Amino acid sequence: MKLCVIIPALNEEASIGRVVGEVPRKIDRIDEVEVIVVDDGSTDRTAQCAADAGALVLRLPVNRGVGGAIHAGFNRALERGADLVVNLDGDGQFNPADIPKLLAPLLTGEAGLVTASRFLDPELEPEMGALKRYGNYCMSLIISFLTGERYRDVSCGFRAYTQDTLFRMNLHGLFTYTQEAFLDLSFKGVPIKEVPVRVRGTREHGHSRIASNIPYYAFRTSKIIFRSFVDYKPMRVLGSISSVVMLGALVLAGFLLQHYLRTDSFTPHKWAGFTSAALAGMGLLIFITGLLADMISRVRVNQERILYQLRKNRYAPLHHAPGVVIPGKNEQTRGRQEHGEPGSGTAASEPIAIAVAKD
Ligand SMILES: Nc1nc2c(ncn2[C@@H]2O[C@H](COP(=O)(O)OP(=O)(O)O)[C@@H](O)[C@H]2O)c(=O)[nH]1
Ligand SMILES: [Mg+2]
Repeated sequence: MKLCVIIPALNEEASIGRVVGEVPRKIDRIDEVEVIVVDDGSTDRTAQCAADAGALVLRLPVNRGVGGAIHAGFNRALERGADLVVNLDGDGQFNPADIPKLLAPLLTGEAGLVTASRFLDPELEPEMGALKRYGNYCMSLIISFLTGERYRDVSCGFRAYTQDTLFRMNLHGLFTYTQEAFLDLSFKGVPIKEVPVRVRGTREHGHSRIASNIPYYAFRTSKIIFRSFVDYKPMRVLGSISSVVMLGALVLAGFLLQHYLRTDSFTPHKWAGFTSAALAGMGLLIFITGLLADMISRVRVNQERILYQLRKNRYAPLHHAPGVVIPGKNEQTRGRQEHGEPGSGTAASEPIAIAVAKD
């Protein structure tokens, strides 16, 4: 089995070499470990230090944020034939020696995503500012509420995934990926497990680029969470908003009615009638928007099924079902993929075989 370790890194020359060097190369049941550092615009020697320490460096021409860097890293890991993928930060806050702890639940089939948890075990809680700790707590509560599962740490950048999980995952946020991955995978029924690990609360060098400005982080992250939640549960969001607006309309209508029954006149509360009618119209429009979004969401589900199948055909080593064996095709496909050549997936001109992925 092959493990790829993805490290997004932006101007981390002070720590990246040590982090790459500390990734364990001998792990039970893993035959090969490859480290991929994703650098998208460092102005220091990050790429050079990572390469010197033995990593494969993926340099992106423009800065796409940590979310964009992680997406690129996942794709490259799949192209390199990864069966399991771990991502961790390049600033040395996580200890690469903990990688086997994260892989264990994947290897037993217990989970499809394992995340390091800084808050699951109170003994291991890192030192961090009260505001940051509270922000993390609120974020975990929001994601737990939205998914219906209790999670303690949804923002940690130290995680492990199976290949199948990466085939299913479909993220859009560039600023960060951590909470969106929880929503995306949880709604798709992928089991998620938290493993307590000890991490450094603060960076050894430099300053945090993602979470240093808490209000800005909260704003950008909330946007990603909101959009992701509407994608998956449009009726829960728009249906709830519509219900609240409709309730306002009903209350005003009720008020006007009781006034009319008492005085036999709408005056001086005609305003309540107009406002109630406007609210009812708005509520109806929001409800119809919800219905439309719900239809679109079903199209998305179908598209994701197709995407999953395409990725599986492209990246999973193929085992042809008995009776449709095409000699040598597997090796050819795998070889082309490893060199990242375009068109190495199932081309239209290639014979179609019934194929199942290796588990
Ligand atoms: N490639 C890439 N990596 C980034 C970017 N922003 C942050 N990172 C890396 O993401 C990891 C986490 O960033 P950090 O600033 O420590 O955020 P924090 O741990 O959430 O406070 C580090 O390895 C950073 O070098 C980016 O725009 N591109
Ligand atoms: Mg950090």
